[in-house]
Parts: sequence; C-alpha cells; structure tokens
Amino acid sequence: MKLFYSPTSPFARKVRVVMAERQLGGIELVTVSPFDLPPQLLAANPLSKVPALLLSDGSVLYDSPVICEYLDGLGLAPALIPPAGPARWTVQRRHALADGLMDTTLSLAIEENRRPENERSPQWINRWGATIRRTVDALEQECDWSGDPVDMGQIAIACALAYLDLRAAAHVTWRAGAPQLSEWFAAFARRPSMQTTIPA
Ligand SMILES: N[C@@H](CCC(=O)N[C@@H](CS)C(=O)NCC(=O)O)C(=O)O
Repeated sequence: MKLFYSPTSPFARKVRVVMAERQLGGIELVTVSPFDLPPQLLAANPLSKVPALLLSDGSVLYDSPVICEYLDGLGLAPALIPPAGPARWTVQRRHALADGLMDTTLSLAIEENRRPENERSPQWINRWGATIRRTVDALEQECDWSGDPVDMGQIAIACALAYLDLRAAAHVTWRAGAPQLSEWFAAFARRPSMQTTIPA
C-alpha cells in the first residue's frame, strides 16, 4: 500500500496517527504537494487532495475518514472506532467535528497564505475565526474522555488542535478559553504517534 500525504496536512496526519496507534507497517509514505497537482496524486484522486491510499490491488481510497475506517479494520490492535451502538456515533460525530475544524482552519490558511492580499476577505476570515472559536468551546464542554482508551474521535481532535497551532495561532488563542481541552491536548500530544507525525 502507498499513502499519498503532505507532512502539514492534518487529514493525512490523522491517518498516520492511526497507522502508528494500530502498529500497521508495510504502508509506503509518498510525500506530495497537492496544490501543485502532481500527476501521481491526480491518477489516484481526481480531487488532488491528500490523503489518498493506494491499495495493493490497485484501487484507491479517499478521503481521510474512509481511509481511517479501512485501516481500523486491519491488524490485531484494538479498534479505534467502536463497531456499533451509541459509542460508535459519539466517536464518529467527534471525528466529523474535528474534520470541520480542520476544514475551517485550512480555509483560513489558504485565504491568508495563498491569496493575494488585496483579494482577501475580512468578512470570511472573521466568519471562519468565529466558527473555530465556537467549535473549541463545544469541545471544551464535552472533553470528558481523558481516562478513556484512545479512539478515532480523540485522534482527529488532537490533529485538528495541532493544526490550529500550526496555521491559525495569530487568530485564535484557543487555550485561554479551554483549560480542560488544552490540558488534555498537552498530554495527548506526547503520545509517540503524535510525536512522530509532527510536521517538520
Ligand atoms: N475531506 C478531505 C479533505 C482533504 C484536504 O482538504 N486535503 C488538503 C490538504 S490539508 C488538500 O489536499 N488540498 C488540496 C486542494 O484542495 O487542492 C479528507 O478528509 O481527506
């Protein structure tokens, strides 16, 4: 298998953290820059987005939730996504909330780093900033999982918060209003799976 990824992509980081947590070897990491439309990524994913996972039978999986669920079915380590019941839907909802946080932070980063200054929209920047703050508030309200075994929701949330630090630190000082979440994140970020996937 081959994983097309970029080191800073939080979506691809989730997948790499899942690989590490579930001790999955034998997946070749291929670094690509999706915004440059590299032919090998386009051949795998017409959206030119990372992550994309090329399977040994030549088929391809995207996007990141699909890849994470696929990898969760491999190997012998405990599953990160509960198989059924309310616990499954809580984990999946947290995963979706974290992905939304990543999407919003990415939109902000694109606006600020890839768009000429005179084309940037303060209105959208404010809207995305407000979305990020609301989402962090919601996570602070429900971060009651500190003693639980690691799951897919926690992995996604940790990758989303790390991406906020990487791309939106100038806009959002999220730790100030989220003491429990920041304490949880500090501990989670020390996991080897998080440490070995820090963007260079
Ligand atoms: N929903 C997708 C989002 C993936 C995504 O937006 N990846 C970004 C990098 S962080 C990308 O490849 N963007 C390239 C582009 O939009 O052209 C997933 O979960 O995999």
